[in-house]
Amino acid sequence: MRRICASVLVALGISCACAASAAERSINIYNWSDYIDPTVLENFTRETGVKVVYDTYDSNEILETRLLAGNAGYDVVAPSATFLQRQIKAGVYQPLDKSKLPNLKNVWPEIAARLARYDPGNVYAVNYMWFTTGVAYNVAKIKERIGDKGIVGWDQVLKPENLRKFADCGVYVLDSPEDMFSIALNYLKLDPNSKDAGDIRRAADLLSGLRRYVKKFHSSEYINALANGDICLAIGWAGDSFQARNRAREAANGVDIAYVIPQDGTLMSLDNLAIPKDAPHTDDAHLFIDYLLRPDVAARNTKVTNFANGVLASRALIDKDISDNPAIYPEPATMRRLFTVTAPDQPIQKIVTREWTRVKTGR
Ligand code: N2P
Repeated sequence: MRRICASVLVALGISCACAASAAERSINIYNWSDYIDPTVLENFTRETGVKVVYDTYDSNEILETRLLAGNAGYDVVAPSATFLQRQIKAGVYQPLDKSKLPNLKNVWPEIAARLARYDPGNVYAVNYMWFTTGVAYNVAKIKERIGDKGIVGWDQVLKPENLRKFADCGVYVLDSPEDMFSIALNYLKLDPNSKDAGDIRRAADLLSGLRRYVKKFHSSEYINALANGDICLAIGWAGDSFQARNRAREAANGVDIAYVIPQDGTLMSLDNLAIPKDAPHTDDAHLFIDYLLRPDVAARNTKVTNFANGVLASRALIDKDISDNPAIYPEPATMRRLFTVTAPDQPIQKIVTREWTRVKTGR
């Protein structure tokens, strides 16, 4: 119908802009910040005629609050696997209509299999990006303080007397209890996926001891703070850390940022695309997800965000400095040192939330 109207108007020599509002298609995307190539959104609109209203967040907790409040109006969201798992149980999502996702053939089987542990049968979600949580740091400033070796293991960051050495040049830590508790548990030689209240308290005690040396708990501002030289170390996510490195390079400000997957292992996470049950534009939501699964589109997003994506066929299209970077696409030996976690049930989640507040505020 829209096309017919458009061609009649064109035949009459009338601009289409005036007719756009009646038939305009649009979708509402809610995704993590710094997580897409903006030209992908422009190209999607140009190729499909569907406008994208794009909004961002930087924590699963924010996304979850919006989703559980209902009627958020989002068509596609990007929960991490653990939150996805719990939200599926809460009835937040609709099953994907796979007949509308021909590009599903491009997904990375191994990543889809990992995701199936949270979404059995891959019914509700497809993987968007996957990554580690590690340490990003200013090479020169860390060298000044601890020598050439740089950061190699969690001990250098999670032991208060070690973190103290970097407090004067600025430390940020992710405001993400899932990341920080699992990493602290692993460091304490406890199960990183432990749902035991006593274990969580021990992890919180460890992290509380670091608070005085942490300038800020935040999950997105570290990109610019590192790139500008405002801070010298962050516990952060792989792609964001490389974005910080690239921003500093573009600014040619002399700041060199490194990212390390600590040798004693770390958390691997999956962020995924899903359609809320109450999505207003279900068909176009599928169209958008399918577009992101196109190998050339996935490659573009990885190129800009420096996060590994879930589309295997895109890997050959990605520059070697990213696709062969073992901190972005870890090698099998590193993969074996990565752990994953599952969602805590509600009573344990309450403890996690309370203990995380204690870590950040001391209360
Ligand atoms: C994007 C961060 C996504 C990784 N900037 C955390 N889910």
